[in-house]
Amino acid sequence: MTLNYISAAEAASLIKHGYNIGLSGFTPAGTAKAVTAELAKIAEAEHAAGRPFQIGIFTGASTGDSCDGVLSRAKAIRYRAPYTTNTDFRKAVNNGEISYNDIHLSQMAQELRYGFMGKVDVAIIEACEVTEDGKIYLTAAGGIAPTVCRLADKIIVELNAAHSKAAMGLHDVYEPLDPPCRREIPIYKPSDRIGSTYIQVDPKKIVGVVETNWPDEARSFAASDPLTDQIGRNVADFLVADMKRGIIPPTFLPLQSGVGNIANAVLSALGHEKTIPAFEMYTEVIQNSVIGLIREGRIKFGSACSLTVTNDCLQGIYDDMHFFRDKLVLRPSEISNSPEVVRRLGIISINTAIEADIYGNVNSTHIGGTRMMNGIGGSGDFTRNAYISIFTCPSVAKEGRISAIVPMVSHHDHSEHDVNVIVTEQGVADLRGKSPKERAQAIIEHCVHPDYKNILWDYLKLTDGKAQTPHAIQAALGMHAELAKSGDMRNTDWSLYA
Ligand code: 0RQ
Repeated sequence: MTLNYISAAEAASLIKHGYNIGLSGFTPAGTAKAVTAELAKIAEAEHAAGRPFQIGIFTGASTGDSCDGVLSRAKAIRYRAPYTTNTDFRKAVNNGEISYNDIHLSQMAQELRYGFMGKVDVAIIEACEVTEDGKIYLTAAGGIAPTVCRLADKIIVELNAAHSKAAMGLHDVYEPLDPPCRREIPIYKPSDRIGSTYIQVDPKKIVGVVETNWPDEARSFAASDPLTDQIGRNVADFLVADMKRGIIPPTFLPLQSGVGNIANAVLSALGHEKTIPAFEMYTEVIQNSVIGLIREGRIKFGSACSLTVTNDCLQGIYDDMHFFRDKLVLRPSEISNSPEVVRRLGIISINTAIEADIYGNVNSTHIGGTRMMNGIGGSGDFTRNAYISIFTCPSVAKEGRISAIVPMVSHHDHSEHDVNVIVTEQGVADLRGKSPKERAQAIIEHCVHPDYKNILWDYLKLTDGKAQTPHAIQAALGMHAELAKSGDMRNTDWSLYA
């Protein structure tokens, strides 16, 4: 079948008000860009003409400005799932303009297949190659691309020359069957390949191929600083100690690590900790730091959903594909984040918290308990099923006006039953094997900033100290209430609750 080459504007005109679109990509890496950018122009024109124009968006994870940014500014998004990091999208969500369904990333593809979120009308897939017999070769991420290709009525391919054809072969495309026919996902080590290197679709569904040359909208992260370095050092020291006492096997275990400066600092500390042998990653995003450590031989293999790296780093991978070919694999998000595989492989998970409470419950998503930050991402997929689950965060935010450790989290993402270790620049609270009261002692002693230690010890004095999980319920959000009142949790006055 001959492929039909069309412009991005022509492709966007195929998407109607009320449609749901499914996108390739995971983080801005590998996300389709040109058609959604044109779609925002259509939405603006329709709104100017007094007609409604809004769509639903299904993605692997966050996207770049050419999707979540332009479309939320154009007020063109009715519904979206899952994770996002875009500032304008965040504002629209917290203004009540968008219906945002923040689910675990591993669940996105299957919830679409189960029909929980409605029909996928059009899939827009970024590719480095597409063939007339319907083989689509993805670029820098797996995401939910295989599922939306299968479910969508129509497929638009963005053939993006900014991604080298050297990306062909990077992917391992595999979609599990749904219950009651689901079998085990046969991955027994991070480097196992179980699928094909392309998505096979019915070529008749490809309604257009849009040629682009649009680099990934990679986010840059600030350089590490003494605080993130200290958190990284604390994580590395903790893991070395666990290895020395035989809790972690001498061959080490595969790591998952989140996105951002702390994750980069942790990886750098682990990479340079020579008592830890060269290790593997079974993770959702690979950042620049991982690529550097693969080049240095400190990381032996990286299995992920995306290459969330800067564009020069990505080009370096494509240029050196003969070196990286047997050291990297990209998977769909339901495989990279599969709870089954995470538990089987014994992953050490390391994610960032917004706040944690004295009993080990973690808030990853909401500021002040109500306002969405980004979303849960894959942190829950890994935390719940990890061999050791670690959360890191600075002990204070906003120049010390906010303590990251509070009596009770203002929103709940990861429960005390799943969180093994909390690490701040102050130290490490090892919660494994501890009761709630023992956990509170460890967290206040080791993780809390000196400005807040007495405030939290004094909070415990308000409780009866006996219950399984002692709380003074009226005061449990007292530090948050003080922040709302005076702008500084250090002013908390427990006598108001005595
Ligand atoms: O505010 O932006 O105004 O400066 O929150 O905090 O310290 O810059 O941290 O960028 O690493 O993000 C948890 C949000 C951390 C992220 C979170 C304020 C702080 C700052 C951001 P400013 P930092 P990071 C892999 C796994 C969930 C998803 C996940 C995240 C801003 O890591 O989204 O883990 N995680 N995915 O000042 C009020 C507090 C605060 C606070 C920090 N207690 N109260 N504001 N801030 N703590 C990725 C994927 O799933 C793809």
